[in-house]
Amino acid sequence: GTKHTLITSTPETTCIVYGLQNRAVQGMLDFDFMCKRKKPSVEAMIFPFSGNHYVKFYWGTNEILMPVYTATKEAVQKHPNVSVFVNFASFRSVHETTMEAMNYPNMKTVAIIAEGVPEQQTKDIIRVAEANGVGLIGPATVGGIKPGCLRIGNTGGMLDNIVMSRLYRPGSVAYVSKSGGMSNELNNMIAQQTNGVYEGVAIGGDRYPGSRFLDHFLRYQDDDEAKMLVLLGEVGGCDEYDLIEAVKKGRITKPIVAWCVGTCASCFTTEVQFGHAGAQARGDEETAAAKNKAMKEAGFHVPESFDKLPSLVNEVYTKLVENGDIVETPEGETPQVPMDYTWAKKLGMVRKPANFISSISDDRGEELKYGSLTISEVFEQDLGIGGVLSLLWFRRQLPRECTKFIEMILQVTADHGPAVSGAHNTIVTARAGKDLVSALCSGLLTIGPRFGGALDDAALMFTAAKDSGADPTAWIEKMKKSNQLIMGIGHRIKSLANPDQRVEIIKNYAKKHFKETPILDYALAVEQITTRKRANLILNVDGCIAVSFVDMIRSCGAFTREECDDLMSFGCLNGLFVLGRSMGFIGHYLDQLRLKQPLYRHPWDDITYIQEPGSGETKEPTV
Ligand code: Q5B
Repeated sequence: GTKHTLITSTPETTCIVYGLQNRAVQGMLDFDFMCKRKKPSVEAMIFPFSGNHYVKFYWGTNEILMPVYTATKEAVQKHPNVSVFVNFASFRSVHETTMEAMNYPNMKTVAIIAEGVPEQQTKDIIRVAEANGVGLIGPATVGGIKPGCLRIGNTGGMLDNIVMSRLYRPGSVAYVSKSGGMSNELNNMIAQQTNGVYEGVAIGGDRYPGSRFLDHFLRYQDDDEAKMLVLLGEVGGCDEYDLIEAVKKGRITKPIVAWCVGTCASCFTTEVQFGHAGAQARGDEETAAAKNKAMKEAGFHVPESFDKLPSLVNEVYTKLVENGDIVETPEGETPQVPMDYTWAKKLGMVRKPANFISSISDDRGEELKYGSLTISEVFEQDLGIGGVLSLLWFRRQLPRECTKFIEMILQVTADHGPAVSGAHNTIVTARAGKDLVSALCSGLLTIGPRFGGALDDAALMFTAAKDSGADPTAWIEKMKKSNQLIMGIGHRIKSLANPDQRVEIIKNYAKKHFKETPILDYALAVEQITTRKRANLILNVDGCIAVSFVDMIRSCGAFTREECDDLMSFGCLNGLFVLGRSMGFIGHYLDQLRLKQPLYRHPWDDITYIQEPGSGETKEPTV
């Protein structure tokens, strides 16, 4: 069969990537774009767990959509031209997924990235691959790269490395490396010493790699564009000897520069297992030194040591140029690939004004922060809800008497029974079958100047009156003349005869704990006068909280006068009622569900149906 599409790959070769490897796929697409491929080398991805969907990728500066399928079968059917399967499945599922991929006749090459694939499974895969004429790369590899055509996964590293190693256009040197990491070294070294890489494959460091040195060198031998071959092997395994045989038989005639790493193994008294599963000599002929010696004897160009490899590569390459086997062409322009913004920003290469600024919390670091305190510190210091609120609303830590006061406000405003406007709406909404958030919002949207939303205006009015030095009686008269209700005064059910204990609690705390309470005192003086007119024109819960809060922020030393004025104008006092009463509204919502209350319909007999004069007869409703 047609083996190893990677080698025969053209700028039209395409693949399917198994696994949601977005970064690797973007890297492949960037490589393609740099190589001036007409279309991306990845046609689709497979990920079994999240349903068929699309993922966005960049093609140059444009965005494209890549289909993601849950089933390999569907992906292959919908993309019949794909011939390479890049398998990022874990070692647990790689056998099953590779076996399936190899069943589809179009799939000519499978690259297996996973490490730790059991040897029995690899052998099984190799058996089927040979039977089906499929070329394997891996397991335990980054893959391979063919400049101008195809890059498998992360081979070649980051984009700047691809540019530095000139992997966007073909050179004349074809290599095979065991190690994926070392293949990057080779890319770099070959770019510096020659006209560049023609193709490179990392076959992986397992004891039973899916393809071996010989498989690839035979292909390179038969490919006219590969002028010179490089092998980077390692201690362990005998595959180099097969290659030696092929050279001895004259099947491979192109110059090979070769080195097996791991010669230092002889310095140890026992056999050493290097990083790769197969990197251990089982017998003398598997040592790096023995293999280097044998290759040298067979006519390979083998340096004295690894550090002499670059100069030897250069020497062999120069001879090929001198002999006219390689004709060097002028270097074209280095292609530009749009830089990934996040990456460029990390390197400090770009800046852009942010659309948002935020100063109260930060979740980017190791630990969530409220203001400058980590969440751990918030608990270590036992800041409580009042402390957290002051960090998030006021961006500072307030003294304990202030945070305690904030907590008291939240407690006294938490609920005032089911009859108040907001709770009523929450209940009606809950009974209409709406969800918690909708029912809560319905209640919250009821908060306004007459119900629960009088705090900020009360604070502004009383503070302005007191600051202006106005006499309470004169001020009340002035408000009346201008038809203005005094915010924070009056209550539907609470009165002198039926005092509001919430107001008593707040008032007493403020008097006891704040340095001074001039605004509260002024409001109480106003109450003295308004209650003379009507007993329910008391300083209500909104009003009492509002004036006491102004006294608190003005006297605690944590705010400037300007900041105090801002807080009132920003609506933070109504915010306290909103926050507190949310507890009650949620309670009412849950209560209605618990009580399994049906849809509420207001009774007709509780509505007076009136007819505007001249608009016709009133009709009695039919029941
Ligand atoms: N008069 C609260 O009114 C209410 C006057 C006033 C001068 C005033 C009314 C009002 C200002 C807004 C305010 C917060 C609508 C209330 C809250 C939370 C709650 C609620 C709960 C909870 C009640 C009768 C006569 C009229 C008016 C005069 C009334 N208010 N004069 N300044 N502020 N207050 N809201 O009882 O001469 O007869 O025409 O708007 O502070 O919402 O529990 O329910 O926790 O959930 O309906 O506590 O006071 O009286 O409007 O018929 O007025 O008094 O001009 O005079 P009423 P009205 P006249 S706490």
